[in-house]
Amino acid sequence: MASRPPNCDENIKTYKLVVVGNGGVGKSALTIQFFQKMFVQDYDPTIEDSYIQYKMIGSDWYLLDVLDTAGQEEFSAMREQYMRKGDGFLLVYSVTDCKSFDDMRHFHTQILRVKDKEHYPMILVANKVDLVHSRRVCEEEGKQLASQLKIQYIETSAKDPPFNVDEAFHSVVQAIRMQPPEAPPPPPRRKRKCRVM
Ligand SMILES: Nc1nc2c(ncn2[C@@H]2O[C@H](COP(=O)(O)OP(=O)(O)OP(=O)(O)O)[C@@H](O)[C@H]2O)c(=O)[nH]1
Ligand SMILES: [Mg+2]
Repeated sequence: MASRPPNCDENIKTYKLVVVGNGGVGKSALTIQFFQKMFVQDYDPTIEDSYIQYKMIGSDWYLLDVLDTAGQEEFSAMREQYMRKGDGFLLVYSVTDCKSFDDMRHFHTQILRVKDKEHYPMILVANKVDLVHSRRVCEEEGKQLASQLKIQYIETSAKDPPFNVDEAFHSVVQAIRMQPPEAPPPPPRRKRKCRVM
């Protein structure tokens, strides 16, 4: 598939997607699989990486600017800053790591607080589903949490052959597109003039 739209003059939407979750859950592996179509076996903790590429989703082209964030606790001070910039978020946990699942609510709450919204485009991503024998968080628990948070749930594997990796990123774009347009700010109230009769 072409990696750039046929007509560059088209008015192409740019979306900033942010991948969040605890350290080691597979945020970088998913992002690299999405952009470079390869699986990174080694674990090299991220500080912050970003990727930008034209992608065709459905019948439309988008410019996706994806921020792969640090999951390690020592970088958590940077979280609010990148949350402010995101148009949509992938909340990633590993199905082999209960703590990463338990911490998903925390990421969700923090995003809504930073955005000062009750809802925001996000998707709950249950990664490493290929590791069936070391799975600790079942599909039902994931679906239940997603329904409580009122967001979509998807199971993925970044390992080759990848499973649902493109779908996860595409779903966030759909979630951004589906969000209702913001209500326009109320018109300024006219000042009443006091006439002396
Ligand atoms: N089997 C399997 N291993 C995975 C999968 N995704 C990631 N891994 C492995 O898990 C380890 C951590 O993956 P990373 O993508 O580096 O994790 P991360 O979430 O980016 O971690 P931080 O950058 O520290 O936040 C690596 O050894 C990956 O190869 C997956 O879907 N299946
Ligand atoms: Mg990483």
